This record gives sequence, structure tokens and C-alpha cells, in this order.
Amino acid sequence: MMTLIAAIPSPFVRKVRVLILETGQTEDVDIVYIAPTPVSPDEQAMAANPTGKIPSLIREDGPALYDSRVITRYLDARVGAGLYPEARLWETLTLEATADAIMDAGVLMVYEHRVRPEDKVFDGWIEAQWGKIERAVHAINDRWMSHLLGPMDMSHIAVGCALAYLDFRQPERDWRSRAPELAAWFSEFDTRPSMQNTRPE
Ligand SMILES: N[C@@H](CCC(=O)N[C@@H](CS)C(=O)NCC(=O)O)C(=O)O
Repeated sequence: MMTLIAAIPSPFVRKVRVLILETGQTEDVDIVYIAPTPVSPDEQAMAANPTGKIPSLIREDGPALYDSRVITRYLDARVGAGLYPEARLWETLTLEATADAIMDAGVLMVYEHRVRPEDKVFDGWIEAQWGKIERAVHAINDRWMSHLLGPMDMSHIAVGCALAYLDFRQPERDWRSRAPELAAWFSEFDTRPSMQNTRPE
């Protein structure tokens, strides 16, 4: 049995949970939920990953794995699920990285309010993170739709989790109007049981 160190709202954790559901590995992974922040890291998370970030995957037969991209690739390879198809590997990895960058910027926006003392919140920083998110969303809409409309791989899961995280944490900001094809794709992808079963709300 493996153990995934996790948190419900984390979009990085959600990628792993969606992959576990999509590839039928629920019985093989125990999920332990914690609530770390950069200034209050969790002991169990630090024991698995020196930075204390989640997700990390504790295995019985080797060192703990992190970060999310390593874990998803490992779990995919473990059952031969084919979510990192050889023929489109570099596209899949780059699109997954683009989705992860949206998550990174989105998490920093949340931390700026949650973790920093109110008098140290820097609005210019928050808007700069949103700028990264918008550019990434527009790039996916403009350049990656033919990939997203093809067979599902790990980049689909990552993009789905990134966009869902924007709806969850930034509901008042509109990422859709300038990305209509991506918005249409997401509304369909989000109906998958693996997405519905991992909703943070
Ligand atoms: N690149 C990492 C990012 C993980 C990450 O930022 N996780 C957040 C939760 S969403 C976290 O652990 N934050 C606590 C910290 O930064 O110490 C991955 O893909 O796993």
C-alpha cells in the first residue's frame, strides 16, 4: 500500500487523485489529508519531501516521490495506463507544465492573502500572478486545442485541474471570455466522474 500526502484544495494533489481514479488505482493508495502552508509546514510532509510541499507519495519499496509530475508519471507507468504517450511525450509534458504554472501562480495568489500579514500584501504581485495565468490560459486556447481535443493524456487532467482551481479560488475573475474554445472543452471535461469526485467544495 502506498500513501499519498494530500490536501483537499490543492490542485496539484487533485491531478494525482484524478489520475488514480482514471487508472483504477484507488485500492493501492491511502490518502492522508493535512493542511500545510509555507510558514507552517507539516512534519509528515517534511519527512517525505524536505520542502514540505504536497503531494508526496510514500512507497513501500523505494524513497518517497514528489512533486506532482513525478508522482503522476510513476503511477501511470506502474499500471501502463499510457497517459504519457511516447508519440506526443514532449507536447504532453509541456502542456502539463503550463497547467502546473497556472496552479503555481494561483496558489501564490491565495497565499498572498492567507499567509502574509495584511499590511504586507502586495497587490502588484497578485496582479502579476494573474497576468501569468491569463497568458497561459490564452496560449492554451490559441495553440493547444487540437491536442486537448485528441485522446486523453496527463495534460488533459492537469489543464482540467488548473481551470477548476481558477473557478474555485478566483470565481470573480473571468478566464473564459478570451478563451471560449478552452471554456467549452473544460465544461465537458469537468463532467468526468474523476473530476466530480475530487471537487474541493
Ligand atoms: N511543484 C509542486 C508544487 C506543489 C505545491 O505548491 N503544493 C502546495 C499546496 S497546493 C504546498 O505544498 N504548499 C506548502 C508550501 O509551499 O510549503 C508539485 O507539482 O507538486
